[in-house]
Amino acid sequence: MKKLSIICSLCLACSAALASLYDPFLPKNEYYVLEPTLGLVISFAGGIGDETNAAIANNGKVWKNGGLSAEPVYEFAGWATGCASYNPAGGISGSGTDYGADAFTDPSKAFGRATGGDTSDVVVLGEDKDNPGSIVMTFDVPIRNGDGYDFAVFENSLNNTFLELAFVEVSTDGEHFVRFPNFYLGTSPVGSDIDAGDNDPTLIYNLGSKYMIGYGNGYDLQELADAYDYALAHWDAETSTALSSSVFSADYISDLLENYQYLDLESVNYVRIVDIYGDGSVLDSAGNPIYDACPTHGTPGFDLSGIGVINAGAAVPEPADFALALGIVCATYMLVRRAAPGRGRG
Ligand SMILES: [Ca+2]
Ligand SMILES: [Ca+2]
Repeated sequence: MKKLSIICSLCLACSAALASLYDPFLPKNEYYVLEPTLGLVISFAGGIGDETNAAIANNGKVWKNGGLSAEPVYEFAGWATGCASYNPAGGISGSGTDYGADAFTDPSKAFGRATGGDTSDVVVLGEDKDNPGSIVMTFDVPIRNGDGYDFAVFENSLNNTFLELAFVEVSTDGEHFVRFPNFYLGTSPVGSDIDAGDNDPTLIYNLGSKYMIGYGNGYDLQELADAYDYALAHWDAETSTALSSSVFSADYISDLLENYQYLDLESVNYVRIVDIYGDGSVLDSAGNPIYDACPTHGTPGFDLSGIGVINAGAAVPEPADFALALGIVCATYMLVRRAAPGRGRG
């Protein structure tokens, strides 16, 4: 998503003439403000306490009318139960906490229901400009594309603005990952953790997570199907370039087209979280720089507290279970054959 300020700097007075400059890619489940003449989203949902927020509490309740809903709106079918790989970047020391570094490099901290308030109940990704920290989480049952949000990612921010951001990606085969379309509309560095490093959640979309501890950022697999269709419609395959009306960068489109073919939206088995080094060198899906607190210390980078599954697919039978089931079927078949009239040896 190109930034409004860039367009305005070209010629604000001519905005009417730029009416169809971009085809917007709009959030499916989240509040946004669209600048209609340019086709650019200029604001997304706010943080907890803001009525526009779309956060999901770790008990499935959502914020409305100044507080949490009386009953859960979402029912978590399960939570991450395993870790396929964990590649922490540097700098994890635990300094400034009551714990040592080892307390923050245990992936099992992100298994099960996300914490509601224990900021140490996380696995930390660390911070490295050239080799970003990442983790791949697994589940007892696949995630599928049902109505609305299909899963939610939880971080441990203490407030609405100290946001350590990461890309969220999914995979069926564990090899090819598809990144959710993401947008960062801020244009200035936000500083380090020493000087607050505050961010504005209304300028952030689909990066994990823009909500504070206890609240998850929802992800809808349908957005990947929509992004794929959008990418095909805004891509010149002969020149491998994005059309001028595209809010996606050529890099994002080419990566999406390459990996989407391996994704089964009804059977997502892996979620990968990739930390963002927030000095502006890492780019969003529009090709714009992303800023978050940088550098950070002690527990640098994204801190994963959990991934909750909202729409679960069918469980894949374990080989042992499958063999047992096959044995039962065979035994039943043999009994039926024996009992069938006219089949005896006479
Ligand atoms: Ca969905
Ligand atoms: Ca951190």
